[in-house]
Amino acid sequence: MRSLMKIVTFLFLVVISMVAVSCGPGNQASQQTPTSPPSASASQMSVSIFTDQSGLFGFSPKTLTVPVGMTVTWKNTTQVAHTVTSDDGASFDSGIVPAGGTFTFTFSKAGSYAYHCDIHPYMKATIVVK
Ligand SMILES: [Cu+2]
Repeated sequence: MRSLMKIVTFLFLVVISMVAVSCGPGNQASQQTPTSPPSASASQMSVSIFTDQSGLFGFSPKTLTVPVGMTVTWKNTTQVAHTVTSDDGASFDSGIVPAGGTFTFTFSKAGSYAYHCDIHPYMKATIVVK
């Protein structure tokens, strides 16, 4: 009886180890399968219009460098309206962007585009297109 128990125990351990071996790589493979993160070559980048700690509004990042052809989306995360207006008065002008609204512009020419908010002239930032 004792030897039978030993054999049963041995077989049990063999089965367990086989299951562990056969399952191991499978589990690892599924864990390592990347849930493909958004690639850096995305065709869209964004600037957030935010309220800082002292209650002032601003663009973040203040300077954004993008490749030619990039589409930039401004997201107004504040509680009031703003504009995204190029300093040259010609390149782009969002008009009023309401609280929670967005403005999108595609930069097809290289250059440095300084812009501001018409409502809050202290809000200044730059898009550099290379
Ligand atoms: Cu503003």
